[in-house]
Amino acid sequence: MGVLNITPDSFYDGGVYFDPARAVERGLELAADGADIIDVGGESTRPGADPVPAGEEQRRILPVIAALRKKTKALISVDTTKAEVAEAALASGADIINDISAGRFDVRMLPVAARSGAGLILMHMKGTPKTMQIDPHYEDVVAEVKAFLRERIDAAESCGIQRERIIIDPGIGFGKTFEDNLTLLNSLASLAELGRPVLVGISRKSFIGNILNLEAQERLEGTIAAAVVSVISGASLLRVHDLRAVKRAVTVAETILSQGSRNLPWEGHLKPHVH
Ligand code: HH2
Repeated sequence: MGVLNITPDSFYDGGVYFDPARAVERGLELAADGADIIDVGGESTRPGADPVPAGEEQRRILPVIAALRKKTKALISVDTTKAEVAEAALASGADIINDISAGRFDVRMLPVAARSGAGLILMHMKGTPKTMQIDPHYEDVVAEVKAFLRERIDAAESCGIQRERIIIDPGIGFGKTFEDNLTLLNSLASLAELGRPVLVGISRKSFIGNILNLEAQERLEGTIAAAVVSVISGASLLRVHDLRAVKRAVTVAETILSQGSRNLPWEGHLKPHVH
C-alpha cells in the first residue's frame, strides 16, 4: 500500500503533494511502482494533530481520487475517520475505507461501509491523535490490541460487513510507547490468528527515529528493515511512502523465505547432537 497524503502538515510528506496535479502524478507513480493499493488521505493523524473539517478533507482528496480512478486499476483506499468523507470518496471511485478509529469516531462509518460493499481497514488506536501519545499504558499490549480488533471485527460484522472484506492493523505509533511498538511488530502472527490479513504502517515512524536517532527524511533504511521484519512476523500488507524501495526489499525477502520453508537447508543433514 502506497501512501498519498494530500495535506500541508503530514509528518513526512506534508505539503509535497498538496497540489492536486502533483498528487495524481504521485499516485500514478506509486501504481507504476507496483502498489496494490493507493491510500489517499486529506487529514494528518500525527501525534497532536488537530482534526480537519469534512468539507476541507473532501476538497483535498475527491478530485485526486476521481482522476486516479480514471487512470489506474490499482485499488484506492481513503484514509479517513468521517463517514461523510468515506461515502463521497467511494462515490468518486475509492474501493476501501481505511479508518484509523476502526469505526469508533463516527457512528455512521460502519453502516456506510456495509451499504457500499467496500473493503474496510480496522486499526487500533488508544485515544485520539490529539491525546494518544500522552502517557499510553497497557498491562499486555498484544492481548489488549488483539481483544480490541476482535471486538471491532464483531462490531463490523454485526453491521452487515462480511468478514472477508476486513483488514486489521495494530496501529504502530498510535497511543503506543517505543517498547509497545516493538512488541507488536514481534507479535503480528498472534494478531493474524483473528483470521484476517494484518496491515502495518511502519513507514518512517518515530520508533525508527528512536533507534537510529534520525529525522523522518533519513529513515528509509530503517523503514526497509522494519518492513522485512514485519513480513517475517506475519504482516500481509505494508503501508509505506517509499513503495518502490520497500517492494524490492520485500520481494527478495519473500522469495528467500518461500524457498526456505519448502526446503530447509539442514534437512536430512543435521542430527541432534547426542553425547
Ligand atoms: N499511519 C498513518 C496514517 N494512516 N493508517 C493505517 N491503517 N495504519 C497506519 O499505521 C497509519 C494509517 C500515519 O502516517 P502518515 O499518513 O504518513 O502521516 P500523517 O498522519 O501525519 O499524515
